[in-house]
Amino acid sequence: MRAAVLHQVKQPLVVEDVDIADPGENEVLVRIAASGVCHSDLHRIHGDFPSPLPMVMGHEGAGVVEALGPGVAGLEVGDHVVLSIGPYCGHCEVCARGKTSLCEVSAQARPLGTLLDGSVRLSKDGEPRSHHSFVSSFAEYAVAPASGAVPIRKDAPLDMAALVGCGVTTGVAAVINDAQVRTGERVAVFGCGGVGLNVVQAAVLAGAEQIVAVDLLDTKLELAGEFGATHLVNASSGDPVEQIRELTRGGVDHAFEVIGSPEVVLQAMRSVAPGGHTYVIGVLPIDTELRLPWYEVMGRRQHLQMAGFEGAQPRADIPRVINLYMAGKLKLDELVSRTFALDEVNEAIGALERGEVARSLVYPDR
Ligand code: PAD
Ligand code: ZN
Repeated sequence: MRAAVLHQVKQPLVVEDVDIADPGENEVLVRIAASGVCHSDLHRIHGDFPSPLPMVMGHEGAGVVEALGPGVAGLEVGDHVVLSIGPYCGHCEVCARGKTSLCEVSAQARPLGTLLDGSVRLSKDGEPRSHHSFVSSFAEYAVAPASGAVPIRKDAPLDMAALVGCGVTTGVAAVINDAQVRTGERVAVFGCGGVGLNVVQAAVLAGAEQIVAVDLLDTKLELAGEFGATHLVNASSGDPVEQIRELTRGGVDHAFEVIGSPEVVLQAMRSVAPGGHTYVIGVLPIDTELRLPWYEVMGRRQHLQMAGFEGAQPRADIPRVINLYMAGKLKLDELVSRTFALDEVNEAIGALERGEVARSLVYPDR
């Protein structure tokens, strides 16, 4: 099959023939319909955190189940599935405590680029190719753990469903599950890309009174307005913290960092009202050490926590997000600025790097 492979950091992906093995125990083979391009792909390409290379890239995909490995229950050939970046073993200590999204086996396998059993199904000329977050969707097919193949209704378009595999669910889960934003609260969203826009629209669903969108690009701010932000702040003109405090009468209840910048984490914390919360969704460079002005940001009983996909229960939340889209309550089509064929994947990556797109979709069958 054809797949887009990262051989070296800071180099273009190579679209090449890759061998894919049959699904193993509790695994499925999925024909990929489409794949979103997320900033977490860029972090790996830029080398912001180490990846086992060569790796088949892409981690936001959906498709159709083509074959079942031994032992798979609850899925059938022909099912439409969203591939989740958070599969789980169901047996480790953490799973046993009900926190399957933090599964230890999954957490150990992800940085190694393997599936849950510690081995890979991808190779070329007998040399292994690693999996990106159990998904590797810049490809015609993927073998994924069955616990990460979440069945969805068949009337939902599979390309839009792909977006729910990472970015959409991340933004929605951060607001609804992690922050539990309540009606009338004030929210700030730093970074209005493919994930941040979903934080904005989830805050609308939650009934936030004020939603302040912050970005460096007016094009992204315009989109944030269309997704329901009530105030738009361009961080390149003046201190966004002062503007947020003024707009929200003293600060927000919840600030979301959706960029991956240590400086912006501090801006987010400084824009929060006493007792408020800051959530870091952005992936910070792996060796980041945060310096907090202790009294200013923490002396007022503020909270700092990680948020994102791991706050989701994929088997419940992915179908829920799809239902909200199908009911017209969540925008997905509007997230997609451009579409590309698999051969054009490096153009898609360049467009995201240059800030030209909110999300783009890559179609392996074009
Ligand atoms: P994106 O590139 O689509 O959006 C980032 C946005 O931030 C862009 O609109 C930029 O213009 C804007 N921006 C950059 N610098 C600044 C700044 N200093 N001030 C204000 N705005 C700025 O990325 P994305 O939405 O795909 O991903 C955002 C982050 O979230 C990224 O770090 C990604 O790796 C992470 C992520 N985390 C999870 C998770 O589960 N935690 C899941 C998916 C993505
Ligand atoms: Zn992602």
